[in-house]
Amino acid sequence: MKKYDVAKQFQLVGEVDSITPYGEGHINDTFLVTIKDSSMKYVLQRLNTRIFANYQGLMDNIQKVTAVMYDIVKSQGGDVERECMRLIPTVDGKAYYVDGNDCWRVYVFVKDTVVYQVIDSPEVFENTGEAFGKFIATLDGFDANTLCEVIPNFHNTVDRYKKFLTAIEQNKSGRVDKVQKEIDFVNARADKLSLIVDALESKQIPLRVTHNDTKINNVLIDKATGKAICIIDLDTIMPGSLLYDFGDSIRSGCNTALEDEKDLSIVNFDINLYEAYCKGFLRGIGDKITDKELDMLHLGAIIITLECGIRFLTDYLDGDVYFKTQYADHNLVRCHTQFKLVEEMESVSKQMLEIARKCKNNI
Ligand code: ADP
Ligand code: GN1
Ligand code: MG
Repeated sequence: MKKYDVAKQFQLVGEVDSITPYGEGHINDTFLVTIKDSSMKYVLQRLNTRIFANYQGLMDNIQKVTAVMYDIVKSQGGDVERECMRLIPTVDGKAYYVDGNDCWRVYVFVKDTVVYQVIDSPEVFENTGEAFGKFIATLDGFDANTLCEVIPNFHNTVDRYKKFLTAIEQNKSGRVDKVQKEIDFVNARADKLSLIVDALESKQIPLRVTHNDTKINNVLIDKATGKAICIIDLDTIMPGSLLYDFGDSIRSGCNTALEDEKDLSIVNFDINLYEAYCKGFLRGIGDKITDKELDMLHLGAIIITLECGIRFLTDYLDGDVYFKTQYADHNLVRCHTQFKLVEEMESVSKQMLEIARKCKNNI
């Protein structure tokens, strides 16, 4: 079905003027919908149903979480038009529209915001940290059992490592010989990959409802104030660890270059931005963080960056079947930036721990 016909299946106010590709996500197809003679805009998304096979469970999670967030923002006197994601129902009153293998949904487009692919301001990043910290604190009372596990083992780094070893064995793309150095890099760090999984299993840290995809382009920043006003990309909200949520913002936001920068000499880990995020995050989450989690924050950053690099490398070995790619070695280029960041974070990991403790004490 054509996109314009799909748009007609939703309760949009006004007549559609244009539907154009939008954003830089790696998974779904996102379109900006404009309306004739109106400033109203919408975001139309075709979910990647190969990745999100259980799109019914996913949309169910999103409905539950957005309803809770709406009530909270409203009760705190916030602007519900801009600070929460709002689904537009279909003409039949459903949350999404299925056309063959495609699943479509529509959100209200939040205006006058910007998303960053690279962070250039500590203030903006501190605000981002505060928003994600508050997000986790807000979901603290949410019963994890009411949400489905959208992608099983999504941040199970032990399982990610197993899948990586299988990809090497199967060598579907015939690229294994090209990446022996990268494979060695991962194998040398295999021990690290179980640290968070073990801590969760032994209940040293709690299982929470978390976002699981907190990269910096998944938060909308108000153009006028620089405040992080709305957290988006809610597809992977499910039970998890806050260490991954903290870590993925650090992975993406403390990188001085793009995730797919080819010139590794400009890919660096910015520890000042790390401190800015810590300040905001710890202020936002308040007393909901445990001492053990606090002392593992730096590991969250290192492990998720390693995980992300492994995922790009695995996809490279599998023949680029998961992440959207624009050229043949795109996943390998992404893997290199992640491994460079891992090395740099490892070299300052003690400092990262001290910064987190200092920021907590200074709240
Ligand atoms: P993906 O899962 O592919 O990453 P996202 O849900 O993150 O898809 O959307 C892709 C991009 O579209 C975002 O990075 C953001 O720029 C933009 N976007 C998504 N939803 C909204 C919204 N409600 N208002 C404004 N921009 C949005
Ligand atoms: C994907 O959807 P997007 O582009 O925000 C991926 C994340 C990765 C990220 C790497 C569902 O995020 O897990 O960390 O790419 N999302 C999914 O850029 O796999
Ligand atoms: Mg996204």
